[in-house]
Amino acid sequence: MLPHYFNHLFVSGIDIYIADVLIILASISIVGVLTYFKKWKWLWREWLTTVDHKKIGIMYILAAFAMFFRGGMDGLMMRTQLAVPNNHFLGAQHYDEVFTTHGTIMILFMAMPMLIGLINVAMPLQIGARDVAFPYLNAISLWTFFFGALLFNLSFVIGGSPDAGWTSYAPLAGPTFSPGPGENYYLFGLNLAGLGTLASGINFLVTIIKMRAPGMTLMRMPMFVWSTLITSILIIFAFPVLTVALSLLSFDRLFGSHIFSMTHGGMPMMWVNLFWIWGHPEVYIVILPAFGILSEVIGTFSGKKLFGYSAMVGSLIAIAFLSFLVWVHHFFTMGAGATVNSFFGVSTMLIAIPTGVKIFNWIFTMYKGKVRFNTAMLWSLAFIPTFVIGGMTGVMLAVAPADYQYHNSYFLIAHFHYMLVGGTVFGVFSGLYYWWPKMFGMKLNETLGKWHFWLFMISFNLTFLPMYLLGLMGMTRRMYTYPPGLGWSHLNMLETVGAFGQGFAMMFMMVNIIWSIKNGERDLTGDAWDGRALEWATTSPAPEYNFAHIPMIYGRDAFWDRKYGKDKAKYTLKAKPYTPIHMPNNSGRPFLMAVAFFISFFGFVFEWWLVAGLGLLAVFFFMFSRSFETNTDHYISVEEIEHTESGGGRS
Ligand SMILES: [Cu+2]
Repeated sequence: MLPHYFNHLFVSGIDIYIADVLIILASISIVGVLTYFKKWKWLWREWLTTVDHKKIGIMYILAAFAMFFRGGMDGLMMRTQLAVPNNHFLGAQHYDEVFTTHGTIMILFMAMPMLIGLINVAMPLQIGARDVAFPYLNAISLWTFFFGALLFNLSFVIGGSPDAGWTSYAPLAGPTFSPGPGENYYLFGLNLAGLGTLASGINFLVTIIKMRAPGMTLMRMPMFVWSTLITSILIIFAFPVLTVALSLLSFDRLFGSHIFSMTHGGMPMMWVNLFWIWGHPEVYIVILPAFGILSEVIGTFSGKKLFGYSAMVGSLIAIAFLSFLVWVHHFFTMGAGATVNSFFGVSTMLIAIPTGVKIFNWIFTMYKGKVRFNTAMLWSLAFIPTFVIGGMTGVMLAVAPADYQYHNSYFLIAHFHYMLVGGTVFGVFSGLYYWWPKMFGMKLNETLGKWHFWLFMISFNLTFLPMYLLGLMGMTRRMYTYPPGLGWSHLNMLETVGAFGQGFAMMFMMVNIIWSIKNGERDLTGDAWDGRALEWATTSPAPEYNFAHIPMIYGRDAFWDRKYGKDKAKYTLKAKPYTPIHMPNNSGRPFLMAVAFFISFFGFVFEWWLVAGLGLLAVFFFMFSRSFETNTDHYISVEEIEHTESGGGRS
């Protein structure tokens, strides 16, 4: 019961104090703005309680941008520390904390919510649905993710950050070697956010299986929907492993069990195995949706249907299947022996085949197309070579004997940044520029967008290409400083310049967003890019109910088909009268339930059992009260639909 972490509850240090002041100032200004413009009610009614997939998607993306900023600052601090030899900008302990939070935040609280946000925005529209299958659960997903991320980030100012790496290997992350609340924050923050992700996976799977518009067979679905379907399956099989692993390590830390300890029959390598049984599918969870985005963007801006559609679907399935059979390639040095290592080496190399199929299909989609080189397309185009560089060096890492040399060197760091920045982040930017008009009703500025693209793309290569060389020269990951005279200094300086270049490039995107809110070209047709899939068949932004009539589908690329296809006539049947539309009600309960989770898990982090218990009780109360809720849905009247459809409902 005694709060034994109490004496170091508030983290000290000059940079933390500066951050404290900034956080307080930012909070005061947000509260001030909301109060001054009387927006509290609007915030609660329109956003915090919404079950609308489009708004939920936008909130995911907003939160992911905030996390991008946090994780980016961590990255810049690391690069500042490593810019010159024998630097003491950060101490060893502080550096450990920074690389831990950088990795954890970028993967779990930036890349995933960014993609889940884009899926929420686009996928239900692309299948002609009114919402996801379980809109209420969707809100629970958002808020458990949000408060999980908040809990993790709280460690920065209260109690201290985790410092055992984003992989949190036992026994380092166990109670003996990582006392203090930092690792608890990692375990409980990730577990809370993971609940939301698992629910999202189930939600998207059911949505795609059950909610497609009539006529949309599986093989008529847009490729982004296919990638979401496969990603959902990956989430459903991978995330329970993470939940179990995190919970078991929590038992070790909080209740003195010995599951991953060195003594009393514990087995630290069990953590490493469980972590990567989740962790490798996880990297496909953040790359497959980006593949989907590429397929949409390249098809649209080449003015052609996707080349090799069935092969694309097949390769998605093959990648997903193989992704569960490769996890040992993260620790060939475990000592499992040649047979085991060969199996995992070969299975890893096999993934290059379906991935190569996709690369060729994107290139052949562009072949003989009328390619439009706008910002969204440039990000997709840049994705291809960077992803190939990352992928090929990944195959090098899959050669087990050679991996004994590359293992945990900067060669690995370079490899996964080429995958996760050159792949995921480039794909996300492509998707953001592409779907921006659908989300907000206006395009982003092309000139600013191209500055953002070129600066970021060049700086990205400047940052991570030298890391391959440094890795081969012997620089290992997670070292906080290095002596002069090793020949590492110039390349490290180059990387630091590149990192700040990426930060500078991001300012162009921020300026672009602000500029476009006021001056951006409005998308009045709903079809900003002469698009191919159904999200462009409704207004921008789409009304609450997405489609006044559920569309009928007669082929692949349903909207293109309706505009230009030989079956065009089928789509223009006599206008049917509107009928009332059945929609779910907003609810504050998902938000409040996540707050209760947050309080409870905060209690667990500090081992304040009373807080933990009361918080959990509140969670159960909200779950229970939902079971007795009868007022869960409503109908939108025909008059209101007519009003909205005639343009009265929007400007
Ligand atoms: Cu892997």
